[in-house]
Amino acid sequence: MERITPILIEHFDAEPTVTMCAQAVDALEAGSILLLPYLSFKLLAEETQFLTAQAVEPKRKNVSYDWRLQKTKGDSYIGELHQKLQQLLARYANQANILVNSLFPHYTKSIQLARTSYRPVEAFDRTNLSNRKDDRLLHTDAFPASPTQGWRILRVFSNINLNREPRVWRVGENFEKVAARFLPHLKTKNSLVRHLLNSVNITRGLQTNYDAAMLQLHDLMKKDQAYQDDPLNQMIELPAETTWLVFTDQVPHAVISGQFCLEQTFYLPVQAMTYPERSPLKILERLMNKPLV
Ligand SMILES: O=C(O)CCC(=O)C(=O)O
Ligand SMILES: [Fe+2]
Repeated sequence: MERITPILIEHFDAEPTVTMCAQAVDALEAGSILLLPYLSFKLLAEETQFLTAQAVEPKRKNVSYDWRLQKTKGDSYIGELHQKLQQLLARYANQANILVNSLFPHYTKSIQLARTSYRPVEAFDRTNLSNRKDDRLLHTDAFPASPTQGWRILRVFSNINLNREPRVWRVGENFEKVAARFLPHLKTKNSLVRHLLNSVNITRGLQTNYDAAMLQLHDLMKKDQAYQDDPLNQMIELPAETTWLVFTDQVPHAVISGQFCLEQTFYLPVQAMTYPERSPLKILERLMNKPLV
């Protein structure tokens, strides 16, 4: 499997051919990063003022937009500028949604559009992060407060850096290898505790055995220096003014450097996949020989 698969689409509302869609879904679900080298998200002239690290509140790394509530959090603006930045994020959410629905027509019925984020801080410079929160370390995504209960995490990223600076990532080997490496270290979590966390709303929804396994994998990967230094990990450059899509719950990734990136998260049920057996859920269930949700 190639770590990067180029997809030659030039517009968010392009109408890809059936063949292109089939190739895209096959590569994506196999754990490849789909890179769209000709697809850039264009800022309006007045929006280039948001290309500054000061766009985000001090000590935060992301601005986040919730399309359901139509609310933006974490930015340092008020009044009209706050509204303008929100419009940018809303436009990105909309464009990313159009792209995903046209490239993956089989997902349309059940895919969910989630948070949108803007990342204006130079990733290389981030300081004061605990290991667990440091995305400069290789990991697969799992969110402590938001159990996915097996649903997939699909993310669309657009590098909106206008100084030609790429976003540099390190990517690891396929999910099955990582899972097999760390599986012997997974502990069973007390289900009483998990129900309690849910009932007092510390988690949004019940943390299933799948979520508990994915959270531990995330933490174990970040903590393991030998894994981080594995020569099979590859450095990749995601060029300025391009877009890429990846299942971040499946592909081990770390951000090394880069500034000014937009990101849109989607959740997808495993049954909606073209090849569900390639999902982390089905791989873990096979390796552990038991149902996890
Ligand atoms: O900011 C990035 O480039 C990637 C950070 C990350 O780990 C993620 O979005 O899942
Ligand atoms: Fe991540």
